[in-house]
Amino acid sequence: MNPVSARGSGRRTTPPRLRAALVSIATGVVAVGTTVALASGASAGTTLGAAAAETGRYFGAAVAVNRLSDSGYVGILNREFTSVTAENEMKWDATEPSPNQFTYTSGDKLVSHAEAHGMRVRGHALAWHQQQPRWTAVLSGTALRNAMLNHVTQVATHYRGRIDAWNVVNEAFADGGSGGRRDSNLQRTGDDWIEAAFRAARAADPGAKLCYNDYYTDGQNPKSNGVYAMVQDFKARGVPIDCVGFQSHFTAQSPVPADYQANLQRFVDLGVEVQITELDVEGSGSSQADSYSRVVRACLAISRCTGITVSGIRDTDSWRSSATPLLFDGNGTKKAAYTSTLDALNAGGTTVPPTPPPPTAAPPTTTPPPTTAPLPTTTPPPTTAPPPADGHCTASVSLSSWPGGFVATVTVTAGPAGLDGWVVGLPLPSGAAVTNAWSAQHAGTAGDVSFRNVGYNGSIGAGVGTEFGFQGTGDGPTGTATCAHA
Ligand code: G2I
Repeated sequence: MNPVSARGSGRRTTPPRLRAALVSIATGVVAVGTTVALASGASAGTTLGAAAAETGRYFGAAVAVNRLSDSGYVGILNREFTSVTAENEMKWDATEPSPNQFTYTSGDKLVSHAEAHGMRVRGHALAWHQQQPRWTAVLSGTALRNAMLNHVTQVATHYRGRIDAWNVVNEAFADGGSGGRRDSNLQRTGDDWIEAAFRAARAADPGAKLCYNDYYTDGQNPKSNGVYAMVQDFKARGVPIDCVGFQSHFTAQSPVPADYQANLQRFVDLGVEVQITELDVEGSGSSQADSYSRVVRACLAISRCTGITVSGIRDTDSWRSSATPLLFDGNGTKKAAYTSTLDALNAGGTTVPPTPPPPTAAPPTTTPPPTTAPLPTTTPPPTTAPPPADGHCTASVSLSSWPGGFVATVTVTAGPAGLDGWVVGLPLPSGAAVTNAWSAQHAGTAGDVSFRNVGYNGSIGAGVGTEFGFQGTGDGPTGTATCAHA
């Protein structure tokens, strides 16, 4: 599936089985949920995927790849769902069991299955404090940061062009009332680990939507307020984030909050899409069915709530199977919750607007004004060699490299006078080249590479730092970075 079609343009075609349903409705033989209130112009889908597609949305499931050999399981998957999320197969422990040794067999199986059946793929998850490989336990500081960035870069590069949306960072906020970050080995590498992960993911797969994903963020509470503030900050500073995933694991103690829709809406108002990413509801019968219905109706009321994923297929497939939290029972029979979900999807709602492709580098760099007159032939070519360090600023580099490539993250810190424009020189070894930079404009080759501030990050107060980064081929920089006032 190419990334453009995977994004969902909002355009809809009517699949054959849906046309059949339309005909039966037109003739008054309504085979689907008699309580369906069809929105004007809408039509009934007979599967979750078809019903969601009527408003331009997907309906997905978390899939365990080892169950793809179970015909009952795969039959429901292929019939009902239009998106898949790997339950465990794309996590760090699964994909990089030894440092810089990557295993994609299981994840690839899922992606191939999805592509063969026209389903989207949600990647889960590039950076998370859980399910890390054992070898990360001995790492900290720069070594762990670099290992994480290399992981993000490698995995996102492997799946480049085949992922609709990545959960780039999962569950990074604390559960208590602090609204702050969760303590973890990744958090201890510095508060900027999340934005560094997003930048590396964007550089590796510019076509994928990049999402932050978490639980207990489904209503307005200190935790969701913390995530909200982060997204607001990322948007203001041009950190590449496209979406927020709301896991939506509901239990008797933690039911669908009254302000569920309002909470989704406030995130959308920040300029990101939202998705329901791991929906399950403990319980049975009509109360479970009502909760599913409420979740679906809330999403459909928001045009930029673009899809819903349930956290498995049959109750017996669930990670918490004793809660019987899913839409099909252990025999694969549709539950009341299935019917209420289908009915809510068929009741219609807002249509998902077309999504423009994200920028290929983030944030967008300032475009030079168009030249109206040809340059005089006597104008010397612009020099790209960076000026020598002048004491107005310093630059420090953190490097994540692997055979044949690297990602460098550079922090520019202003001296006591502050700065109004900067240029960093960072020589590369011969044979190395910059392929992509974010939050800076790069020029020159190998020994003469320079990076200049873009529009928003030129002015820095005394002692304050700003970060940019770049990806390259060959060996990464080994020398000292110079920084000067531009
Ligand atoms: O509700 C749990 C979910 C919370 N949000 C993030 C999700 O990624 C997470 O999913 C669950 C998986 O569904 C489980 O399948 O994450 C668990 C681990 O945190 C997964 O459980 C693990 C077991 O802990 C391992 O012992 C087992 O080897 O599943 C592995 C594969 O079956």
